Amino acid sequence: MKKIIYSRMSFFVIAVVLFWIKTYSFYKLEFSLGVKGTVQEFLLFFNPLSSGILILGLGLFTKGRRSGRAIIYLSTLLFLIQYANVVYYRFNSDFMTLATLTQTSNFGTSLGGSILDLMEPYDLLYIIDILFLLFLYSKVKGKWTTDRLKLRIPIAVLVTGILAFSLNLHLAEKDRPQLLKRTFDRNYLVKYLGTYNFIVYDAVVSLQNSSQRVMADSSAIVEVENYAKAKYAESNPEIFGVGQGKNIIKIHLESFQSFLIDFELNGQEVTPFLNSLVHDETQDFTYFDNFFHQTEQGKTADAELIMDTSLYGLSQGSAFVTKANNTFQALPAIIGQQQGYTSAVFHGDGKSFWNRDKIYKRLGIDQFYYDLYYNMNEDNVINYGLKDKPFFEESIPLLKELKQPFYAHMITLTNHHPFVLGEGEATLVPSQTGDSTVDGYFQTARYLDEALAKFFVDLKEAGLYDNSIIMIYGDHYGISKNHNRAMQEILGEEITVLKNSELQRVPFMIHIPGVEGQGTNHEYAGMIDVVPTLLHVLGIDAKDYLLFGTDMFSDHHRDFVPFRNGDFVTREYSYIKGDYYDNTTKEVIYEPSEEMLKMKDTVLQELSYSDKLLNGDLLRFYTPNEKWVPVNPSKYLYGKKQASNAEVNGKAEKEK
Ligand code: GP9
Ligand code: MN
Repeated sequence: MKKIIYSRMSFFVIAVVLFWIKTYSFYKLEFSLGVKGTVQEFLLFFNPLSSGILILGLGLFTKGRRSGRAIIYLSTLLFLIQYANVVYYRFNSDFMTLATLTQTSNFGTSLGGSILDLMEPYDLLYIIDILFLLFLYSKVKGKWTTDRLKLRIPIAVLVTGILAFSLNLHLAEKDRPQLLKRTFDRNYLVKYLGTYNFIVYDAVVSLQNSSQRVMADSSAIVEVENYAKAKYAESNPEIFGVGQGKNIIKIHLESFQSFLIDFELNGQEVTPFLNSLVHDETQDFTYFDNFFHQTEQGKTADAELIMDTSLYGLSQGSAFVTKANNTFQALPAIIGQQQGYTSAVFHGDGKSFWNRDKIYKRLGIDQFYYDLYYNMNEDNVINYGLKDKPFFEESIPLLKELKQPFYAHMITLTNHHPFVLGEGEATLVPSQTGDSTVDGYFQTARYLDEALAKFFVDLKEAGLYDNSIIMIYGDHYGISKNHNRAMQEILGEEITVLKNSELQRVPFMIHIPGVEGQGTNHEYAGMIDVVPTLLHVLGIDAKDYLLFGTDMFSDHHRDFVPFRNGDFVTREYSYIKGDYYDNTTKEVIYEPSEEMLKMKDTVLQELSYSDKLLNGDLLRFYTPNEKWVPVNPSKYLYGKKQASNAEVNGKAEKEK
């Protein structure tokens, strides 16, 4: 018995258990991960185990006493990595990534100058386990033989580690599908897989990216430039410059699909306020009813990227996360430089979600108001974050503070899967499909509509309405194909392949002060078209920039809308998963015309140029005009109102 207690394996097991307890303590005491539910709690507890076994297990390959020393060195190394993360987190409320470490100019500012200030005396407690291991080692090493363990032992240990990791990953993917592919938030990855696995994951993604970037050279931009410039559509002289000097308030309707506009659920209008913007001529809105979202796995982040850069998102993952070190020539930077616009994003969620705090600096966004700027008390928060009503209400004073003209992007949140509201907040008589997603969707859409109506009143009262362009859009679908049964019941029609594609319409509406609204505009358009449209509204010619969309008000607007998977829709027909459909008869076109076939290639070409541009970071080789100044991300700091970790921990727990 004694032999077992004093053995190398026991030493290893003790080291793993200590590492496990310590890592878990770090999670609980130092990071605010927003863990909710038993699965997440369990995974948070469980996830250090595999890293501990796999890394400390390497020590078992060495001979005799060396195993003990190797295990201690490895424990120390893991501790140092973790501790660096802790110190970084204390200042940034975010995890270190290779990208942040390699941006040396940023690193100083990220740590607020003084690392020592961020260390606490009680941190010494975090090395107790290592001291204990040293003590234990000095006691037991004499009892160890000098030879190597039989190879099958350390191998069995590593296999156990791999099994533990697989189980971890499996449970995580079950709870949060596409966790690794969609790359949405560092917080999530750490919560589910742990800090060490996150580091490995981050390193792989970063290496993949930098190799693609290194391979690209300046000549690659020529082809892309030729394509984008050939696509350019001249502005409509009646619209060019009509909005110059006006604020822009861009309102993001989360998960909002166009079918909700004018939709009646058992005789009740779901979104009476939005409907009034569409129909009441005195409101002077122009509503594009054939506007489509073009997002993929990056969802909201894709919508943001496409609508501020006129580039496509990636076919996998989110460019907001994986291309955060790229050079961009985005709308906020362009209008900031050329017309003195102050840009700001308002969003009641953590700043690291979709890597916003990093990528916004590359887009030239001056100010970012995230959850810490809002009152996140329990009543105000549901699901992902701040409810839309308090969100808009609390945004008004922030908006008033902004230097004008401003470009303010308000990102709502409540109308998000699983579409839930607080007690007494639902105002529609609910649908009864039995599918809670679908039934909830109408309620949260109505809540959003009510929030918006109030926001308009407040904007008018604050004197901001009359001098602001208001642009409203839906970011992507809310109801996926998985809910076709309930949706068919609600819509009273079969959801065919074509119908599903038609349901990818999201509203786009715009009001420009002093300009008569056009009512409903039937032009086929997509998110990619927004940047050139806005540039022209402000009186900036889009032709200098590398944009994949064209001005929606232009007579020469290209009215085909590519989707990220290569499908596309035009006024007359749709191309979906290899089949062409007639938009009017809804029938499959068995013999597509030459032109239709050519369009398929054009779309693929366009997507591949956009990918080339993002993967090769080609905009670093492109100068739009002599006025352009490359964006310097280190000039932007959003963390001014940094709360202490205790404050963050104390705020209402929010589920992601
Ligand atoms: C999170 C919110 C939702 O902050 O923007 O993102 P989504 O899940 O829609 O991509
Ligand atoms: Mn979204």
